[in-house]
Amino acid sequence: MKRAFITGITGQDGSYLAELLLEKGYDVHGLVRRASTLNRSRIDHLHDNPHLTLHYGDLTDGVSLVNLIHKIEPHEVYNLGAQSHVKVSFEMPEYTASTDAVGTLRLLEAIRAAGIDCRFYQASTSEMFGATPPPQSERSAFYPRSPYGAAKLYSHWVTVNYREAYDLFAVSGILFNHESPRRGESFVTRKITLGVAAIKLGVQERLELGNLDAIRDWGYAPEYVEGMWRMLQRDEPDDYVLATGVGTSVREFCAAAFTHVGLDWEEHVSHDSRYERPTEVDALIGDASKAESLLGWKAQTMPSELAALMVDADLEKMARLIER
Ligand code: NAP
Ligand code: F7E
Repeated sequence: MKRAFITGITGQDGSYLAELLLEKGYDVHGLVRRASTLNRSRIDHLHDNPHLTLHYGDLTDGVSLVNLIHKIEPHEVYNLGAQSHVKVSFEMPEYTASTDAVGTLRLLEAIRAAGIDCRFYQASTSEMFGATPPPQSERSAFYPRSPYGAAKLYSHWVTVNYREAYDLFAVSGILFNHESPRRGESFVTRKITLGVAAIKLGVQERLELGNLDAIRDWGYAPEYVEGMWRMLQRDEPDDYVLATGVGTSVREFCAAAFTHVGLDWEEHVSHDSRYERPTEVDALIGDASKAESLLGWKAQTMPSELAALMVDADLEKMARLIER
């Protein structure tokens, strides 16, 4: 039985990846952070699965990583753990670098020290392209515009370096934005769909947003974790972009979400500069043709469908809460 180790298993992607790997018959081990209240709501439904084991640890704590890799001896490691919020990275740049950059190095060193034959996936991001104009592919120049983007760029290059220096099967998946009903509530898509649900149900009047002009390439998270797994099943390690290829502005996503429930977004949305960033990434639109030809991977859910499915999920969840 194959063993996989996932950092960030309590996050959006980690929860979908854990489901996928359990379905495929893996023994799944996940890293969880100690918190004063339980932070496992996205994986609660997997609690009784005998093939899932959770371990306390942290990407900022190298000893915990060394001990866990030594103990688990995983065949596949998925490094999804990160301080993943771009705006927060301007407020906590050092912590972001420790987790998102040095954390990757700590994990790679733990694998090297254990001397095991193991495949490594690094959760890289379109934020590494930053100011480089679209479409962005594996061949595009990197120009990060935040401490988050810069930290992730370090991890991308150190992953490439460990592949070349130590012959490690290490891949960097450069994923464009991907969302779902499990998306963190402070990312813009989820903030919008939660806002739409609350306004529709009469428990909120207005939604405050920052820059409406930014363009993103929003796909559906469960499809993207399948792409991560496929990258580790190839004969040779390489780097791949995953994206829909469709650019949508925050304004357009907002309009689609409000229209889905018969509301006019302009009557409910106001601007708040607190949600703007010191430096913005204006437009990210990915070219995933390499993933399509080599992995057979293609995004199925387009941004307008995504807005509708996220609004429906939030409406249902919120209506249940109100009923109680
Ligand atoms: P997410 O929902 O924010 O989840 C992040 C995960 O990392 C959580 O499980 C979190 O634990 C964990 N974590 C945070 N700090 C940690 C630390 N110091 N040590 C160990 N674990 C830590 O993120 P996501 O959307 O699933 O994204 C997964 C990965 O892909 C991240 O690395 C992200 O940067 C990257 N990425 C995401 C996207 C996207 O659009 N979603 C696109 C490209 C790349 P807690 O639950 O305890 O907070
Ligand atoms: O912002 C604008 C904001 O925070 C998207 C992470 O998963 O994807 C994500 O990073 C855009 C930006 O995601 C609000 O200025 C307007 O232009 O949802 P976001 P992100 O910054 O693209 C990448 C690929 C990752 O790797 C990251 O981990 O929306 N925006 N108004 C707003 N953004 C937020 N959060 N809140 C607003 O009120």
